[in-house]
Amino acid sequence: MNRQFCFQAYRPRRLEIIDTTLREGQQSSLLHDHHKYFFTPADKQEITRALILYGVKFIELFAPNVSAREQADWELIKATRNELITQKGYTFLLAHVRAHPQDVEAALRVGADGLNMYIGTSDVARSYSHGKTLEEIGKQARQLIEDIRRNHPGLIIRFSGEDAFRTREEDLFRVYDQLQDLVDRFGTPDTVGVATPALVAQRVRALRQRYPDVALEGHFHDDRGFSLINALEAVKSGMQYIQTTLLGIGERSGITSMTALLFNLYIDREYDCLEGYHLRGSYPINVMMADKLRKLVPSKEPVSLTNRTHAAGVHQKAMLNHSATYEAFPLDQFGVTESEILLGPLSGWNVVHYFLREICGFALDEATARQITALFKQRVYDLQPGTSPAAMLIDIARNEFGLQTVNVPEEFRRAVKQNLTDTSAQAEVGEVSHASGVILRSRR
Ligand code: HCA
Ligand code: CU
Repeated sequence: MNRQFCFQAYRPRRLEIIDTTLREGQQSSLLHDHHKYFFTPADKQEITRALILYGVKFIELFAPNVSAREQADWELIKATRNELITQKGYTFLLAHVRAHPQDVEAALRVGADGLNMYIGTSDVARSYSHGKTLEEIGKQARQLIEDIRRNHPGLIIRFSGEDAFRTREEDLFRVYDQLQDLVDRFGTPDTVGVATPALVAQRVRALRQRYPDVALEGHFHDDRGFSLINALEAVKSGMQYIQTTLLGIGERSGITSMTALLFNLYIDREYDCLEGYHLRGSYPINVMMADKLRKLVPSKEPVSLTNRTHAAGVHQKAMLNHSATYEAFPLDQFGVTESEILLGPLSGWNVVHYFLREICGFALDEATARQITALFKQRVYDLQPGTSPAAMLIDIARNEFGLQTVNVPEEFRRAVKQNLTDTSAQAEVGEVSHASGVILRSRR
């Protein structure tokens, strides 16, 4: 595949997500919490596949020279990407590189489609990280990028002043002025999460005005809980590329969650930003990610089951009369609905694992979930009329694998209701009834 042809032939959409779950996301301490540290090669292939099927066209990976393992995984991820080209078109794999020839050469060797290049430009970064002046940064980066361009004119190149929001605007301009004719995008990472929506809007406007021919990319950390609102503001101010991760995982408290951003753009009727994204796949992709972190989709993630779960008695009663009473947004469009979570021949083992463990309360491990999934997939084609896939799965788990549910006291079992019906439809009163769409969640 000729990458130069590819990028030139591609017309970027109004909003391009650059997913960095496999780079920034791997820097999340959540992976350390259960001694996982890195995604396995199989995890990476699954995440890549899910992102591409969701409609993401740009995926950021570590520079291959960070470790032998990362280098080997480039090949696997490229293979997964290549398998999906006929179905979904080309997806660009970008290497996150320091402005340093070693990183660049390693990225070129593995066939990266582009370089997400960065170097610190704030006073602190310059004093304590690399010690270069702004003049040196600009001059050296220019030289490096000119060299790259000579041999790789079609390579996608982004340049970021790391810690851009603690970099004075005129300092950023001093560096970016020297590079504007050479790069495809300028990044503006909010490395330590100091940006506010007002500051973001002002910065994006200033950069757009000064560099009308260079696209802008954002990367917002969540130290103040602003990573979502900052990304939203950036998009509305005309930023075209936003870096996100699944569930917003990343260094410290992470960055913008992909589905949270798209969900908010939908609510704010920014429909032109949503072209090509499979929004109904939002909840399933979050479940897949949560499962890899051995946790539930976090309650602060807007596209979560928690957002359709009602505990207060007064709320539950009103919800059963009409779901709009305590749910303002169409979460069903984002896949928080029985039909998306559950369960058919295409379900992956993560969804099966999640359903059996978190929704039904069975005690089971990953290996068992994989075995059950294989059996379920064989049998689901022969499902008898009147039996739901969920019932079949529960039957396999209970009767063939002998799985036990965790014993939950009745008063707690009855305490929480999840609403997994379309927001437009009226829910029926029911106990554990997958057909009615009202299920009780077992607390564990
Ligand atoms: C890092 C820092 C970074 C880089 C972002 C970028 C940040 O972990 O190397 O290259 O745009 O937040 O500044 O993630
Ligand atoms: Cu970051």
